[in-house]
Amino acid sequence: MHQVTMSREEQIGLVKARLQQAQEVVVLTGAGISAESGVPTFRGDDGIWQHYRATDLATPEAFARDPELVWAFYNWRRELISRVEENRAHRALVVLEQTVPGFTLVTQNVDGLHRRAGSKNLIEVHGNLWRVQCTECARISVDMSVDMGVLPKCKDCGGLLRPDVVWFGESLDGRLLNRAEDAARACDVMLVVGTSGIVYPVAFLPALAKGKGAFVAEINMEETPLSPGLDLTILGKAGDVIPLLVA
Ligand code: BJW
Ligand code: ZN
Repeated sequence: MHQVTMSREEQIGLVKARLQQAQEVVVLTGAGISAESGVPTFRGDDGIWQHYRATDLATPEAFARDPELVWAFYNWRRELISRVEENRAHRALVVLEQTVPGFTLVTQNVDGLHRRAGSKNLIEVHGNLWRVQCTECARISVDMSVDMGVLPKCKDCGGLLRPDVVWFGESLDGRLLNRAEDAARACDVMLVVGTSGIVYPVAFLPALAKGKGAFVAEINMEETPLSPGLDLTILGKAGDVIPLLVA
């Protein structure tokens, strides 16, 4: 595919046509899709929280060393995300789910905005910020509190709670990852939206789809390490581009 020779209109027309013919569609999203809602990305310049990089706080080591700091970070994000709304890109994916025969949305985001928008067949591979897990008894529960306090404790056993998200070096839920991989292998079209494509094992999914013959298009503000291996990269904001693909 010589995408450099294609205009943006041609790119959009091509992806639209592929989507219209598709039986199975997978959309893989990352932090970029929530950026227009006002949620900072991980690796952008706005990704700094109180002089800490988000990626330095999303580790079991950071939580073991300073759980108060990590909880302050997650409380800040809870507060922020509770105030924002899903955007045009989240909403367009809900429409896409309703118009194609088979649809799976795999998101790395923990903000819950896809579910709030109304997406149904959703796999949150890195967990969800609104769930907590006890570090002692392992019980998982939903807690929508905007502020969890300094060091929140389990109601059952008094153990320290942690956010039910996947940090670096931790395994993803095997069943969720399997579902995502099966969907990637089975799809005719994959859209890769707003992810830097550097965090594994999720970053393998586009190649998995491509290896099985799927048409894989990326929507991002910039090229990523994934771009050379894909059929097409549409440069632009998710909120501008995705609605055009489903119109
Ligand atoms: C827009 C936009 C707009 C902006 N419109 N676009 C194999 C190879 C190499 C390394 C590894 C490997 N296997 C495992 C590893 C280690 C590690 C890893 O991948 N490291 C790499 C960084 C090298 N992976 C893991 O540890 C994973 N676990 C694992 O594999 O377990 C088995 C194992 C363990 C130990 C050793 C070996 C194997 C777990 C990864 C968990 C990631 N967790 C986080 C935090 C979640 C909780 C939370 O949110 O608080 O997940 S880190 C962070 O990165 C978060 C994200 O989901 C994830 C991906 O980030 P994302 O979404 O791509 O965001 P950004 O900011 O990076 O990019 C935004 C993009 O949007 C940019 O491209 C912008 O241009 C674009 N954009 N505005 C469109 N409007
Ligand atoms: Zn407990």
